[in-house]
Amino acid sequence: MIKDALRSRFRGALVGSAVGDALGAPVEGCTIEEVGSFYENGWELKSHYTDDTEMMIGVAESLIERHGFDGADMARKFIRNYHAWRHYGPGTRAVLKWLEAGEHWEVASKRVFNGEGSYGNGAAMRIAPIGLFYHDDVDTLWEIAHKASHITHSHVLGKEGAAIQAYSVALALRGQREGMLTCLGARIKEGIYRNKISKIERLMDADRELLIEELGNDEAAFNSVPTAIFSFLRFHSFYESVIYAISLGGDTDTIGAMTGAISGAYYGEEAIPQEWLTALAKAEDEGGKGLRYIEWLADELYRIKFNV
Ligand code: F2R
Ligand code: MG
Ligand code: MG
Repeated sequence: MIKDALRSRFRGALVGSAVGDALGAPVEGCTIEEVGSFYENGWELKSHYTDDTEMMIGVAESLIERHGFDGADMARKFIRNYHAWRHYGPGTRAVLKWLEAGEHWEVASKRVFNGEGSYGNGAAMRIAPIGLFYHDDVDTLWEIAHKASHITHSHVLGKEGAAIQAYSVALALRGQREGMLTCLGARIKEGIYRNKISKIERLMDADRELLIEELGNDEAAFNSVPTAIFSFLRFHSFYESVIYAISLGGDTDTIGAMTGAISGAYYGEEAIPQEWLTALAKAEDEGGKGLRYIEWLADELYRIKFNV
């Protein structure tokens, strides 16, 4: 693949994730009908990004600074970047507090949910930079995605969901749309994911209600990662995939972010509607790390990865 196209796909994954997050944010927790009426006059991006993007930025910043995975450093980036108004999940909020108080990054996440650890989608929603950075080495990608998830999500289903999302981003970046489900199927160990990924092809003509019943649309990683993969595969443009993902209701910012990351990695930044990019930049003018910063992170990951 021409290097310029690959650079655009790096940007597409990170910017696409932020766009999906910001578009889904105002309707998080809504029904299909409520999403429809919120966007009845068109899919205008009106919101800031949320925790999904703030944590994705932390993952990218740490990979760039450390030239690879460093758990303690990534945990510090999450703490430094934290803003409560971006709406973090309760488990992640608690873990970040313990990390800030000095607990080791390999220990803190094991305390939530009665010691079970979280299977929320908070690790999967932020994982795109790992999919990019390790896209050419699936064994390392899988291992690092599990480790990076463990900082906040120690439940095996939280970690596996993040690894599946990271691998989907990597496959999209490599242009492997057709073989995506087969490649995923060959890697996935956990039954609930194997079952849902194996259903995706059969659900291509399903209506929204059936799709939600079969794959889910909530905050559990196993009820949202397969839905994002489906949303990417069901359509042939960034725009259609992302608005479909959000139109399902439920955890709209997160399913939007994960669909945006996979779609952006496949189509490149040019495929993201210009008005969404402009609106994202404007929404972050008041001090957030906005569009230009996210593009810079993607460029740095690319530069370090290819030593250019
Ligand atoms: N926090 C939110 N949304 C809150 C509402 C915001 C809305 N816009 C409003 O203002 O009204 N969204 C963000 O949180 C999700 C990611 O969550 P994360 O980081 O995974 O958090 P947590 O708490 O670890 O897990 C999420 C929920 O999953 C259930 N759960 C997880 N593990 C469990 C276990 N072992 N046992 C039982 N339940 C478990 C819990 O309900 C957790 O709270 C994203 O949507 C992001 O956008
Ligand atoms: Mg969010
Ligand atoms: Mg969400």
